[in-house]
Amino acid sequence: MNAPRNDSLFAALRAAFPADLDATAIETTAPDGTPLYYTWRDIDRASSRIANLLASLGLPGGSRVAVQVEKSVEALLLYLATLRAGYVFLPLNTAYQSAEIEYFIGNAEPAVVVCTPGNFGWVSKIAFTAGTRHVFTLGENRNGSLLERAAHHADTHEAARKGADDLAAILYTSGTTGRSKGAMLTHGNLLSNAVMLNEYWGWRRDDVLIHALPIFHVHGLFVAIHAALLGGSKMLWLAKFDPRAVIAALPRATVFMGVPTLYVRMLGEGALTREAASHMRLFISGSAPLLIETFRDWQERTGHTILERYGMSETIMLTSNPYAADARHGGQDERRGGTVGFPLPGVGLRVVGDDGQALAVGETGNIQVRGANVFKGYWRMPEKTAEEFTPDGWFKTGDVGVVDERGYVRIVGRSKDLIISGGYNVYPAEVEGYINELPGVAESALVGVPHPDFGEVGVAVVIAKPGAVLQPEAIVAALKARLANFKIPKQCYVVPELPRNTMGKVQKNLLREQYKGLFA
Ligand code: MLC
Ligand code: AMP
Repeated sequence: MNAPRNDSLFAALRAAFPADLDATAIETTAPDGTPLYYTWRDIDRASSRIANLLASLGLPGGSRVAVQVEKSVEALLLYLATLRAGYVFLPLNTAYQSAEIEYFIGNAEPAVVVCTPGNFGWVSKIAFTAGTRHVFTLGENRNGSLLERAAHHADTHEAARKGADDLAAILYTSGTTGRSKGAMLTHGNLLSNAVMLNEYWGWRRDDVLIHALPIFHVHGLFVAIHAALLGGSKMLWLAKFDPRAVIAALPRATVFMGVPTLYVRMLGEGALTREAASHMRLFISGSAPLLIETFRDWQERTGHTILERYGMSETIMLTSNPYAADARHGGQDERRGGTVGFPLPGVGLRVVGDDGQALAVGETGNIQVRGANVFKGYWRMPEKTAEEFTPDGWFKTGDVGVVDERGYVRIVGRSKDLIISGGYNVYPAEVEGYINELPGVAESALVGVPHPDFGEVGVAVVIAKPGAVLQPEAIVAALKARLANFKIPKQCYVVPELPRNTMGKVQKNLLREQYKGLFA
């Protein structure tokens, strides 16, 4: 009898390691500036040790491993080890504060939590209260209890077998309204998307990826890391984005992935020249709209045309401009600025009107998608999941777009109330909820306005209760104590009233219009 099919993402990544396990897989620098080199063998051994540690804990199948640590190669090894041992990885933004962490841990009920040594006091308190049995620490200097404990375990580990439908990761995202929802991604979702992108973007074994993104979101964690590992190619690993460090690394690299803010910041550096970028094969942008000016300035300065793609936590990658001639679209190979390219192979994409009817080419409407990449649903929220799918199985992205006569998709807006700031999502409903709880506040509205660096930022407009006197600075200070820094409004105004339509609904479009020139 044949062995059952193994769809483990880790097994596929491991199988792509080059034959020479002593070749360098990752180059990075320690916080003190010391260069560090990791071979493929190092990755194999170290991820085995952590996987064996996790396996020794006797966790039930499907256990979540929640991780809020600074970016380091060891944090990547923890991700790989979690997959390897067959558990579910749950990454958390390092900017999240205690109220946010309390919600995620309470909702996901992880069996294991890994945090920074500095946060152990408050994170472990939240975790133990929520019933988590194991809390480990992992610091930026390869320190902390996770690695100390893992060092006692064997450096070989046979990856857990997984089916395509088994959960691999949960990414929290807020979607349209209310509290964050955990998007459940399976081994099949992640692996099928990674394999397809690898081919579509012409990945080569001698590629060298500059990895400068955070590793708690789809972009840095899945798209970038899976591409490099599946390609058996080297990564130049930067713990934090620094435009000068990326430009300095370009002559030794071939591929770079970034959100638009990273491209804007690199364009601000005189060292970014055609010569500096001459060794590069591919620049990829996504997670937020790339302004056409940035696209053109980049072309002019470096001679490279940025490839823009579009995706989301629930679906990983959905569309991409072509890397090479796309036979499905008459051999077109042009990367068109202001578009996110074609639906990727295996991804179904349609544009529908508010009545759910499919629209013709050139007509603007709601983007819906389907494919092996589309997530399994929201963690413990079957009703929410059902709401976000059509009866015939298409996922409602909440993005508004149009497909042109050549097949290119253009995102023109969002039906979901969402601000994308420097590639991070800010949900106005969440921030407004915190503002409305402050003493003296009657109500508030948070709107996104254009910003030269972050693309878009939040501006809060607040109404005081009768008789109350509010200071904008005090509102911002109170929010800083409770929310991740990127969610803090960059400006706050206290005004007598909010504009409303005849139904009484706040007209955010008027507020956006009013404040659009604030950071111009
Ligand atoms: C930092 N700050 C931000 C911010 N990032 N404000 C608004 N939006 C942001 N994104 C603020 C902080 O609050 C702080 O303010 C000040 O900037 C300095 O903080 P920092 O941490 O030192 O900032 P910096 O390192 O410069 O970070 C900027 C950045 C980072 C652009 C490098 O935001 C980043 O890495 N963004 C990438 C996000 C990403 O990976 N997205 C992928 C999502 S996946 P103060 O006032 O406290 O000093 C996805 C799906 C898909 O969307 O399609 O890919
Ligand atoms: P997230 O929930 O963090 O995964 O964010 C996904 C959202 O980012 C999508 O629904 C889009 O609104 C947006 N997005 C991703 N890539 C692009 C892009 N290239 N252009 C415009 N918006 C994008």
